Amino acid sequence: MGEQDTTLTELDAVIVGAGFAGMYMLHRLRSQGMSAIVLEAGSDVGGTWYWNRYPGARCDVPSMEYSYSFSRELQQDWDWTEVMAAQPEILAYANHVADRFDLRRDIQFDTRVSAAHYDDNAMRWRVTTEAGAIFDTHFCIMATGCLSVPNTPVIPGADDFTGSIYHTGRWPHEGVDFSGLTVGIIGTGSSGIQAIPEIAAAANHLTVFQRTPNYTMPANNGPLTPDFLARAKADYDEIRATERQSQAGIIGYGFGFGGADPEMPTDAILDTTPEQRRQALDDNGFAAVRQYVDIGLDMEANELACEMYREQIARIVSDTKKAEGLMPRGYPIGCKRPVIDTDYYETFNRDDVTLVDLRNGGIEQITATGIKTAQGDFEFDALVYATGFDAMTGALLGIDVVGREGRTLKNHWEAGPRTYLGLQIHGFPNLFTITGPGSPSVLSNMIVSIEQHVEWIADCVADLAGRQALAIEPTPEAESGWIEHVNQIASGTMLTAPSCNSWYLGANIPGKPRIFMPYVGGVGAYRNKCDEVAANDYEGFRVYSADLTHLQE
Ligand code: FAD
Ligand code: N01
Repeated sequence: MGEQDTTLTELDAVIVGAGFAGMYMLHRLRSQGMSAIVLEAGSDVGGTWYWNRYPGARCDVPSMEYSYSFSRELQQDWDWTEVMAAQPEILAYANHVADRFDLRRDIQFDTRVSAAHYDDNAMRWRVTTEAGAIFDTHFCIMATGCLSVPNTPVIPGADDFTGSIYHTGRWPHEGVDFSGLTVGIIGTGSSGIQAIPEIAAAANHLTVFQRTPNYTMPANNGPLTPDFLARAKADYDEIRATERQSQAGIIGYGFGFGGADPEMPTDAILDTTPEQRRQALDDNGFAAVRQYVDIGLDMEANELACEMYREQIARIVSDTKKAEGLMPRGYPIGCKRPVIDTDYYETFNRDDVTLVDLRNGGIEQITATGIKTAQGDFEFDALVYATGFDAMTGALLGIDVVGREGRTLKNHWEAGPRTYLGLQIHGFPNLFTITGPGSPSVLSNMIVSIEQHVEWIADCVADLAGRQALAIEPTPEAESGWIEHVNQIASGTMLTAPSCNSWYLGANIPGKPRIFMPYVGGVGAYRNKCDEVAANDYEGFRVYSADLTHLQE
């Protein structure tokens, strides 16, 4: 660690993280006349889009929707070039927003927050950085991201590898030139599936180490036409209003470039014959698998869809051993985060791409020159970890958060994250978590969920000031009731099937409690609930005045 910086700064709000959440939070609080600072570990804005610069990185929600709605002028002025923009364009957008709203003057970069401690007497937070600077603040707002702490699995011998090592979530800014190199990649989640076709095209040879094959659908990405842009911009009010009341914050406006929104399926796969299913694959390829209403509701129906899916892989991948290796088995479609791709399966028709299906023998160790598995040794010059993140709780638990009367977040969340509405935690007054566990967050177009949380928090702190209240925190009963509800509505879905291992459940991190973390009830219903709680005098929260008497229970 460098020299200690022990300056003390007093503020109304400290916001941790300068991704889309922290940037908008700063803008909102400043426009309410509050003093606020954003502390960001990275050297610039953008969060996810600052760190994840791997080849192929792009969003999988239409960009017309995966963008801020809070400024009409911004959404009219910005022109996306593709249906789903690539990382450089999304990062350019984040930079544009930072410039346009003059955000950088209140963002301190290269600053990692190590601790946030609540002072019971002062009723204020002391936020400490790794360099030792202290920020004394009324409100502490965590905009630390659901997918911001990369997971690098512990594999014996990892330090022995003599070639270059990369993680998709911490990609070098200058890019990586893979030409002429042999490359190994571990992981076939969204990041791996985006990166594999691009790295295969650049490298001399690519070896893919796959522990669990995924269900991925063709992205059908493409350029946005001026006509489409003009039409979407004219319809923006309606698009945004519909998103806010939808299940996932996405309406798929004009998906497929034509302007027609996708139709909801009505046919049940359980009513179809094998011939009809084959015909559906002939007609629509992978998209056929999505056209049935019952695959999310019934395991038998789901398994029929999985069979269709596997048949489609066999149709695309010519080497039968590779095709078999790429076929997901033993867990349902809809359990893991949906993945979309460009030419993923086609990439395995290249002679210079090897698939190592780890179901036939796992990784034993990393060696100086490659990876040793139970099915043989593989050598390469560069190794890419596409192994995901310590999702939802990793960044929050990476900070030493100590609330009222010395209680630690680590203890409070020992058996899994506990929040009220994903917004606040009992025992941690005036600490807010944007897209925290227990909110729709990662099950939605995250910008819609970020905006909703930012606006709710901004209104809440303004409300507190209006009633001369100093602090707000949820009751233990409200927190328990909410967690019970979060678990109850997820149970029985594919997301929590016993055969499902996903990062939603913490299953990707050894030792992490197996708890379904996001709220599956939908962004519309969730927004209405949050609004109702606020309108109902912050039902489920305690609001404290200066002398710590409860203004309300
Ligand atoms: P982040 O963008 O993760 O920003 C959090 C910031 O907090 C980071 O910059 C981090 O450095 C900082 N931080 C964390 N801890 C500390 C600390 N202790 N001290 C200081 N700073 C700290 N979502 C979608 O809805 N649609 C998509 O298509 C989509 N695509 C994605 C693609 C990739 C490759 C990934 C990884 C995620 C994707 N997501 C997508 C999810 C994405 O994370 C969100 O959409 C959104 O960008 C999150 O914004 P955020 O500000 O909440 O968090
Ligand atoms: O991470 P992941 P990701 N040995 O956890 C494997 C968002 N995102 O970075 O499935 C061998 O999904 C692991 O195997 P298994 C999106 O929300 C969006 O790809 O655990 N393999 C898996 O295959 C996404 O869901 C986009 O058996 C190991 C892979 O690594 C989230 O970020 C793009 C292993 C990790 O997959 C995370 O995606 C990118 C080990 N020890 C990211 N440990 C969009 O397109 C892990 N794996 C919008």
